[in-house]
Amino acid sequence: MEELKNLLLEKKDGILVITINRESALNALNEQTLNELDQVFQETDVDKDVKGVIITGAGDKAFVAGADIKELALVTEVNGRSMAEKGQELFDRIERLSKPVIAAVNGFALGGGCELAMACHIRIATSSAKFGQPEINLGIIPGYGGTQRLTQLIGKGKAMELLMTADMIDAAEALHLRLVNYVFDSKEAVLEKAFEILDKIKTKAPIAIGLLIDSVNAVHTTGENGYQTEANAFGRCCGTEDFLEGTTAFIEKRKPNFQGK
Ligand code: CO8
Repeated sequence: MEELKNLLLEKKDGILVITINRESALNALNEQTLNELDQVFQETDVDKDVKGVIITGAGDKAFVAGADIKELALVTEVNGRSMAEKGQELFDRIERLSKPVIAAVNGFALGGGCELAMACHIRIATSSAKFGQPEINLGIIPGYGGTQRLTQLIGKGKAMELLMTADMIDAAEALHLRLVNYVFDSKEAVLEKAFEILDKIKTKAPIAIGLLIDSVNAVHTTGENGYQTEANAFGRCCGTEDFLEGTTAFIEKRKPNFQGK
């Protein structure tokens, strides 16, 4: 395994804990982090010693605050679609992993961070966690499967509202919407619950667990085209002046002034 810069790995009793470790950027997903996640999940899928995975963010403020906007700002219409597809491939790998993956959401899970949590099989959050898909504020749409998985998890009406308003919801609301399975006051309690669930699952037949994951995922196979539609639309957004305005405004710490161009 190549040396990891942005991920911390810890194996305990057959459970792999992956911590995204870019606290100063609220654990935002830059290209390096996405590549490292891809490497770790590829290796984990075939590692017989790993029976389950927990993914979390470093610190107490953020799980993942989205794609790294400083890198995202450089994406164009030419590579926007392929960048979205590359991220979708990783999140698909996580969703299709042959062993259970739990997101321990310890703070902001926004944009690509919410999409990462939704690609996991189960989500458990701290009471301070916040969820949202704020891409529209940047003049783009989600590109890592958010339009599809949010709709699958919470239903079309509420998904439309959250995607179009960019509103953040707190953990209690996320629990109410069934976006998360449990909420606990501390990160320690969240991790404890995640271990408790995985300790139970790891006593079950591994081949059956893998097939169970495939079967539950198959509920959504008719949505395959939806991911392609999302990647195409994401690429188109990246060619607009509004996207440039949205990302520039974030970096300059001001409100965007969108012109519809
Ligand atoms: N990318 C890069 N840096 C970030 C990000 C981010 N997503 N989020 C926060 N940071 C940085 C800030 O710039 C800041 O850095 P610095 O100290 O150097 O100025 C540091 O983290 C702390 O952040 P704030 O000072 O902003 O902290 P606040 O407590 O004031 O606010 C928020 C916290 C509300 C989470 C705020 O940081 C925020 O709104 N972040 C952006 C959230 C967002 O818009 N996420 C969606 C990004 S787009 C996306 O995920 C698209 C995915 C699909 C991509 C498909 C293909 C490329």
